[in-house]
Amino acid sequence: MTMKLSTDPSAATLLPIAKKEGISTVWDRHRAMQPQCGFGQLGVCCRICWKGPCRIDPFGDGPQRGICGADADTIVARNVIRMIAAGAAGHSEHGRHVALALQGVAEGRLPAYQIRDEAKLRAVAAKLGICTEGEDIPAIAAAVAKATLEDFQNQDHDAPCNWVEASLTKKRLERLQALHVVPHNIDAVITQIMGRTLVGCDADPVNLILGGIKGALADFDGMCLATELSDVLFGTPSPVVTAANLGVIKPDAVNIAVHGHNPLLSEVVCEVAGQMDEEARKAGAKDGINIVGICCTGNEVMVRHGIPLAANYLSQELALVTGAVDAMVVDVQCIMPSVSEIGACFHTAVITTMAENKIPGATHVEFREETALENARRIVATAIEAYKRRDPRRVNIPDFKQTAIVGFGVESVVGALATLNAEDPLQPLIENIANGNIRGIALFAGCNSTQVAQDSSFVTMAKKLAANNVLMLATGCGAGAFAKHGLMTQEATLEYAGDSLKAVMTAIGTSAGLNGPLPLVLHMGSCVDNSRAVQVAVAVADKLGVDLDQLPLVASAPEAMSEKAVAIGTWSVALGIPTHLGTMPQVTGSAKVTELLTQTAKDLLGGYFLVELDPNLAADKLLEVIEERRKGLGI
Ligand code: MSK
Repeated sequence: MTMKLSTDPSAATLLPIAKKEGISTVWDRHRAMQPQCGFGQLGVCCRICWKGPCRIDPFGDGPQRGICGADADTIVARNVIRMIAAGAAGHSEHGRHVALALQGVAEGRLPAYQIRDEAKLRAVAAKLGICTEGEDIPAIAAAVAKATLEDFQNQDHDAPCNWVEASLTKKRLERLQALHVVPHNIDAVITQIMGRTLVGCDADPVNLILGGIKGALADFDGMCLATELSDVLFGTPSPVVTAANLGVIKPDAVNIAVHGHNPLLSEVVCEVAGQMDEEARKAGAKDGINIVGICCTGNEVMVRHGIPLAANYLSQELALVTGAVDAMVVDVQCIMPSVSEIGACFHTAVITTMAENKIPGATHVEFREETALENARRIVATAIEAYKRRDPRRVNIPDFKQTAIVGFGVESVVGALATLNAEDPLQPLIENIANGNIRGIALFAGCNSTQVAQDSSFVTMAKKLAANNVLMLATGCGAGAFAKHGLMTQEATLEYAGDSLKAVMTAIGTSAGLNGPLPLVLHMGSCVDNSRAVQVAVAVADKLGVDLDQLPLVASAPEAMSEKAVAIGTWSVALGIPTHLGTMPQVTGSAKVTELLTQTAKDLLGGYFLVELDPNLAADKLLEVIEERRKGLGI
């Protein structure tokens, strides 16, 4: 039986073209990789030292211990927490980058940047307990940057990271402190995970997993600070109408795809592109410069500026197969190394920009905040030059794009609710949850994976949850999937939402001036912006005087793939949220670790992992969890 590769209609158009051109895509490589290593899938392969690699026989006939004596439980636990460390490193490095930029702006060193949202800066300062009375904006920015950078420098093990402390309910913080899993310093916690998983170190699976949970909470810290400080520098998202899927690429424009995660570069590229539009027209592009987004850099500029999203993770290569992308500008994370080879099949300049993220065959334009404008001009000029080499006979832009209403940060959600109750904006949401009009809230996050037909699990689950009156939020490539499939529209709400959810969404949307309901799924931003959903949940929990593990709130990563998804899923569990995975986590070679993550976690933390590969059954299970939580609250 051939598995359907993608439910994105653009893929059906472009995959045959890729085949004809002899271009190998992620799905070809997935097929060539079959059968994949069963030991790796179970997590029982250990490559931590050169006596190995060792692998445990899952059937019990062969070796049950590695050469050093580590058993399956130790090996699986070590492997999974190293994944968490890598995920936390990615997000927190992104956050550090933004924090250092804020410090540079405060000190007047970075002319390419400014503080675009002063109100948010003040709100962030207040959240961190920084007194701002009588202080000017640069001084407040400097104090916020300093407090943030302390989360990478603090050496007092008993003092929690500032952002974690400011971002959780009091009860949650105490519960996590009792387990000794609250991070004091992001870098130190990541280093400890690497150190404790060396050959001959921590062998206790429970202790290892607790260390992993601490690492995941360091990841949460990095995400909170990355989101909030990006809002300060680039503006807080508010609802904007845009479009998604490869049809946003324009045949008569210089198309620049911004791809990766960090908005520091893409923001400046967008600004400079506006200034260089005339140059593109002179080069023959009658529609000037068209910026489109891919993955989370795409989500960042989409929710802030309405830049259309061309692709989520699995279709990044297909953007190049259109033959109409003149430059793909990449920063960090989720960039397939294959893009430089595919770009070379066309005229496309694939441009790497970060010193620690290069790809063989790509053009490297080193990006630094100090020289951001100059770097961005060079990147845009490279795209215009590439456009002149474009072969119009090889252009195949699929005629698919969907409208998407995006940009639902916490402020805009609260703002929309405030149009119903200005005194107490959360009250309408709480009332509708309490009376059952909204049964619960689901946060969809995470990637695409070749283990699942692209976007299919997201869409199937969302339609079922919507019909059962669950309010849905989304980030990352999940948000990209919903945008591409038209689920971020008012029409989708009218078509798929259950009656009571539809009535609530219509009341809020109409009152907020949208002339109709809110979109079916609310786009909150990129991967790091999962922290926005937690902020909403914490505000609701605080208002009700309960903890997060009592709310009818669930999370789902139906097509999870990245180590960052492992980190996010783990902090979601640590925060008390039942968290669904729709791809098989590489831990099932250890019954003990599997039990810890799916059952013991429930007693310790209130949250737990729920694995279900069938999206229909997964939606049913999440609905059951929501009802169980409602019962617990007596509603
Ligand atoms: S980009 S981590 S594939 S969501 Fe954030 Fe998408 Fe997953 Fe990358």
